[in-house]
Amino acid sequence: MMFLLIPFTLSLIFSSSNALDFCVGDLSAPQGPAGYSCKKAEEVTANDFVFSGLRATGNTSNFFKVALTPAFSSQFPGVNGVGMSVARVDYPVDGRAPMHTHEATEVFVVIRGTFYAGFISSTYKFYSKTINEGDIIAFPPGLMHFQINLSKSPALAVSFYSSESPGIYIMDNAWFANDLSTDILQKTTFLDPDQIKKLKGLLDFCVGDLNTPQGPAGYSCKNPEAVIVDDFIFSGLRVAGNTSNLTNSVVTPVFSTQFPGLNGLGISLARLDMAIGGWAPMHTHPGASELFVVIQGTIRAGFISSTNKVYIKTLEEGDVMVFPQDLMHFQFNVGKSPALAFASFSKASTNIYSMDNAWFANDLPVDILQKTTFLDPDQIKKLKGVFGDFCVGDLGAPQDPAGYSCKKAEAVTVKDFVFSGLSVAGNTSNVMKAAVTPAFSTQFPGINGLGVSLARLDLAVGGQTAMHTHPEGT
Ligand SMILES: *[C@@H]1O[C@H](CO)[C@@H](O)[C@H](O)[C@H]1NC(C)=O
Ligand SMILES: *[C@@H]1O[C@H](CO)[C@@H](O)[C@H](O)[C@H]1NC(C)=O
Ligand SMILES: *[C@@H]1O[C@H](CO)[C@@H](O)[C@H](O)[C@H]1NC(C)=O
Ligand SMILES: *[C@@H]1O[C@H](CO)[C@@H](O)[C@H](O)[C@H]1NC(C)=O
Ligand SMILES: CC(=O)N[C@H]1CO[C@H](CO)[C@@H](O)[C@@H]1O
Repeated sequence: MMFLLIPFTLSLIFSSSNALDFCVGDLSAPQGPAGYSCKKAEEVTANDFVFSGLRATGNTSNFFKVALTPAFSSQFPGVNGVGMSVARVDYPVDGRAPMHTHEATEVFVVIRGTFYAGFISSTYKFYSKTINEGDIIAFPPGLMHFQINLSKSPALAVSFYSSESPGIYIMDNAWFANDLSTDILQKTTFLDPDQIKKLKGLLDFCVGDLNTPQGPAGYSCKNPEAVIVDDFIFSGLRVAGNTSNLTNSVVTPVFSTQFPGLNGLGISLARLDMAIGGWAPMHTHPGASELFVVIQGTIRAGFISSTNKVYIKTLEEGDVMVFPQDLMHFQFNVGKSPALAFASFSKASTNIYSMDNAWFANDLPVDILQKTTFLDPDQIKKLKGVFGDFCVGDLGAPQDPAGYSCKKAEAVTVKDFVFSGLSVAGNTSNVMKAAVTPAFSTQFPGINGLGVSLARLDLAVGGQTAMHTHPEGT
């Protein structure tokens, strides 16, 4: 047996030292304990050895207030087989990496801020230290360790690991973020059942506390002790919405703001009522996919893929359609009776991002819209009038065929919508014995972009206006 193995092993060593300078991971192959299979050498380029994913600050909106952005072999196949990797770790004020381990040694380098960091040895000795910018602390493999941000500002660290895929094994998650029963946990950890239930509660759900500001990750959690069953129930969809509006349809959303029990759960809902002939105009839900179920009526629905392919279909009661994340979609009631549908979104809180509102219901200047949408200025002005709040003209800016640019919304006051210049009679001491006092957008910037204007005409006895036209104005 030995006899056979030795030459075989030797040949392996030689062939690998000749051929394998590197083994860029082939992410399409499954990851084994030794990493990914190697990508074909002739397909490997310099880009495989470069990873730019650590440039951006990680998203620290989570329970622990920490963001680990890994450049492990799954993200950065160039480190496959190299036996080391790196991660960026961002901590907001009050952020912390809770007690955790890795199957690797970690060398933690403070880039910005001050941390209190430590680990617990396998002889249960506690090693800890306050560390500052440029300081380095090493956490031996498999030992529980933590870092707490002590700075008054967000902190940043870079961690190097002695493995290309070191894993992150967080104690709280291992114990509390699953269905391991309280009595087994109690027996195996000696923690009190109340403590276990509290921490299971914290990590199982996070009923939104609507008194706190909503962050990117949702609301802060309501104290789990104050959570009651009604926090998980919402009755606001019993009644149909009022469809008396432009689209003869109405969306009643059930996002975490309406239903705080959804907070942090990554799902939400809406009721869509459509009168006969109603429609939901072109829109997206940023960051969320949608599942759309027809409860009543016949709805024609579709979406447009990012390769501009249209997928459209008439749905009957009980039919379900999925609108993949961020793709523009629309629905029409094509039946002879009101229609009802429920939609579910893959986020606890999303928006209804309507194209018309995005383009026309704000002060995006007409000339920019024209350049960026190729729509005619008249079309833009008309739709700004329909959807728009307004576009009060900025008289400091040059007037173009589509009107003035919009004044900044913050600078708009009610005075912009009021014009008193027509209360005085014009001076008719002229050859025509007539005076026209205009209230065009130059005099009255509030009508800018609305496609309408006004004038006062004073005619003295015997006065007249000469033959004239109003170019492009009725
Ligand atoms: C940050 O993470 C939260 C929770 O996963 C998510 O809802 C939010 O959109 C993220 N924010 C950004 C800027 O990616
Ligand atoms: C529906 O909305 C319209 C327009 O806002 C309003 O006039 C009408 O009273 C509302 N109907 C009901 C039943 O609330
Ligand atoms: C009118 O229709 C739009 C588009 O469907 C909808 O988002 C909005 O909530 C409706 N408005 C009212 C007041 O019902
Ligand atoms: C009206 O216009 C005439 C001619 O320009 C001028 O002489 C006169 O002072 C003006 N009257 C008033 C009240 O402004
Ligand atoms: C300024 C500030 O709030 N710093 C915090 C950084 O994190 C530690 C630990 O969570 C807090 O105690 C500090 O108050």
